[in-house]
Amino acid sequence: MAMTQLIASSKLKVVAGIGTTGLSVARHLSQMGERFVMLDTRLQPPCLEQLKAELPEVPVVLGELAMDSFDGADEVILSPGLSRQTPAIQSALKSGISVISDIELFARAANAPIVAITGSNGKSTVTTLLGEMCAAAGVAVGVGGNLGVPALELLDESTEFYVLELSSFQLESVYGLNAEVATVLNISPDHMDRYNSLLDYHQAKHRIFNGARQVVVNREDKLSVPLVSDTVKQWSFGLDKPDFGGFGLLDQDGEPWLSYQFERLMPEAELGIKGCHNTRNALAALALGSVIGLPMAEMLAVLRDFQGLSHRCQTVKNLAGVTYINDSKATNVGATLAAITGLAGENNLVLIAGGEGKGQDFSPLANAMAGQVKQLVLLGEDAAVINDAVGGRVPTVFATSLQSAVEAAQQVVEAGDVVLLSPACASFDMFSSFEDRGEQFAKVVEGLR
Ligand code: UMA
Ligand code: ADP
Repeated sequence: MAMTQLIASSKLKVVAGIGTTGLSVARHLSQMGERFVMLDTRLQPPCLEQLKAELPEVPVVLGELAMDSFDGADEVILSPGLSRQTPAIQSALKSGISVISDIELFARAANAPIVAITGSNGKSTVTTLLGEMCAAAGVAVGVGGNLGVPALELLDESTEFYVLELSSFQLESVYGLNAEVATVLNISPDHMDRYNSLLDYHQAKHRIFNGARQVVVNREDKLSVPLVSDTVKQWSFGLDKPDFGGFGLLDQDGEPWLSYQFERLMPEAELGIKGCHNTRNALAALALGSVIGLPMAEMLAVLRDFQGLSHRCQTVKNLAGVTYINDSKATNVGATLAAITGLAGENNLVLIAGGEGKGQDFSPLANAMAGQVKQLVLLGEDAAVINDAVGGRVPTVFATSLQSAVEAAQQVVEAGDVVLLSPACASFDMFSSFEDRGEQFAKVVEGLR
């Protein structure tokens, strides 16, 4: 059935995408008693069977979008995997049709305050930390968004706070999130295959601040600072000395302490998660938690206990003095830079990188690797692109699988070295997900004798 036929008679909503987001939108609209149509460019979208089982009466259109696919629609709810630049969506926008994401729909329906977290890296870590801090304080919290559980699935009358990880894809189609507190943790290039420029990506991320009552900014990253009016309360975090409203580090007998303004809270060494980037994440979580009134003692206890999420600089094994680390979630250059900075000693690192490059500029890796990386092992679709960008600054070999990449590492390692999988790329050229990539790496490493 053609879309125009389905939506000609009277106004109705169109849900674009039948993945986990599309299914959550369908369930929500159905509960609200709305009329809607589902579509997906794929002939076998992942949640189609579930949709048909739960909502058999909802019309479904599959296959390539036509320019008039959305003609006459009242509103389009766009899944994050579909870009607003898609010609059919551009045509809808030109006709004045409202195009929103599931997050906008969520904001309209939520009746508890929203803590909104985005950034190029650290979103999942900070979102999880804050969720755990809320739980430790006995606060009823809904945690999700880009992290996994679609936001609309979290809606619950008894929830006191929603803590959402939001991607630029979701934020592109957000108009009034009206968060209680919002943060952009950091900005470095990512998804450059979807955006025309860093500015476009930055603008998408900063939509998180639309209607925010309070904001948390990263003092060390100007791109994280929003243009908001003076009535919006600002807090900050950074590794430097904090000042008014700031979380940061203060020295105590030569030892850095996590601190709020002039008050020392806890030695950095007691953090369960390690590395400068994780200290920043801990300070960001403390700032967000303080803004929503969580008790300090419970927040600090969570920071001591939390050992980090899987696939983020996670130690897999120590063998003959060599440490093997799985950082498969490093899907952009910024994350890999953080891992190199945090883990390298003098020329002791074997870095396994490469995959789907998403149009990134890999040249910042060259300087970071010099003097730190004794061997670079490249694999995946964009191995040659990385090799060109690095320009022979470190010894480089190519591998065709994680097995052969680890074997190449074995040729050069000695006690004290670190073998780090930190690809700086998406995984989809060779694996089903970053989790799959990390698990396969761990399996190869577990098999080493
Ligand atoms: N797709 C089509 N045709 C369509 C619709 C989608 O080809 O008509 C493709 C997209 O190009 C994409 C894939 O299908 O490759 C999935 O897209 P989707 O919008 O259906 O995705 P969902 O299953 O709804 O999952 C999304 C997020 N995925 C993306 O943004 C790509 C999930 O984040 C998120 O957990 C979920 O909503 C719940 O909120 C994943 C992700 O990779 C983890 N996010 C990116 C990242 O973190 O870098 C942004
Ligand atoms: P996201 O959800 O934004 O992808 P994660 O917490 O899942 O963030 O971490 C993704 C990758 O980024 C991992 O490789 C991790 O080590 C790295 N990372 C985490 N926090 C930061 C940070 N603040 N700055 C730079 N890299 C980070």
